[in-house]
Amino acid sequence: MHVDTLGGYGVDIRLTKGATVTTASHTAEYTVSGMTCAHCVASVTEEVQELDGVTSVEVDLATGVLTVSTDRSLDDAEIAAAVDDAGYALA
Ligand SMILES: [Cu+2]
Repeated sequence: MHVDTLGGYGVDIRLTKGATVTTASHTAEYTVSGMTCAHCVASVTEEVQELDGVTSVEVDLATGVLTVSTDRSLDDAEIAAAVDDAGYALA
């Protein structure tokens, strides 16, 4: 086995223990139309949860209210796209 040493290329990994990561929490409410049962709620929840940065998803079947908490500011269009993927639309 031959190993080439790459002069000048160093890998510098720094792990900072105890660093405080401050993430702002954002919560937004939307209204989803067309949901009729618990399966619909599950579909919407699943799709929205897959979005990057989403920390919690709540869906109220009776009112269609979708409450999304994220650790970054999320574009409404991303929520709309996820709801659309589930087969529903934002009201
Ligand atoms: Cu359903």
